[in-house]
Amino acid sequence: MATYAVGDLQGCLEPLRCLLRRVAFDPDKDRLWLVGDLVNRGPASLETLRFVYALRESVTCVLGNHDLHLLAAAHNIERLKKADTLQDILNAPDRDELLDWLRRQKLLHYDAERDIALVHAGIPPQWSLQKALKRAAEVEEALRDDSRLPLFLDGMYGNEPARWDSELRGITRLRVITNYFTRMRFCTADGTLDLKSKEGIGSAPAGYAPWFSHANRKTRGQKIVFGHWAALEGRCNEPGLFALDTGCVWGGAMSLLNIDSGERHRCDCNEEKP
Ligand SMILES: [Mn+2]
Repeated sequence: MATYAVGDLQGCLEPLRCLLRRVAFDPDKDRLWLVGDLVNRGPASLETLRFVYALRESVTCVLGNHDLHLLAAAHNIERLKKADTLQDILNAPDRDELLDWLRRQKLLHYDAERDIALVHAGIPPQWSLQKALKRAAEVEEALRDDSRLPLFLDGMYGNEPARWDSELRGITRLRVITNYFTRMRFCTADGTLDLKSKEGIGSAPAGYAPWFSHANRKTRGQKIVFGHWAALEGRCNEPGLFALDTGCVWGGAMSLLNIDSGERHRCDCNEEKP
């Protein structure tokens, strides 16, 4: 039995199949962790979501910004943008089943046995793992609650407030939490977000740094698997951190990490440029 984590799929199914073949993935014995952004931008969002859904008993998945965008589009809250490749899902006869599963996934997963966390973007420097799990649960509850879901999806968009404050209430509170777990790259030591810069570490605006590189980060030393940041190219020099987005959808590769052995595999995505 092995546990594997795979980086952002973004609607690229063939590289995922390639990786699972490479490690002879056995859904009856092995587990597959996914860092989120299962869909969008790539050529096969619907097929990818169906594939993951079919494997759901063996899958542990956290939500990324593109997954939330899909949920918002499905609830007619956000119109699809030109670069989105989500229409197939919205038109699919099995969409409700797929989306109902999707919205029940977590923002942050913690495996106590392995002492390792799984998150799409990251955990802000000012939160311990215990705090982060509590905050994530607040959003997870809103996503699962039929009566709160539309209001959450409608209010989650936006870059403000840029920083967590425990006094925040309602949708602004949920928005900051969601931005930390699903969109964060750069922030200040006190967790003030810059959500505009998307390039590599060197592109940090003055006063900002990658979320993981702050000396005061409370999860320092904690093992964390994350995706979202393709410009890192799978490299992150922080002990215990595993960056898995290797820019599949941008013509890079999809990455798989064997959680137990640390072994990595990559499958090329060149054939699947959108
Ligand atoms: Mn993302």
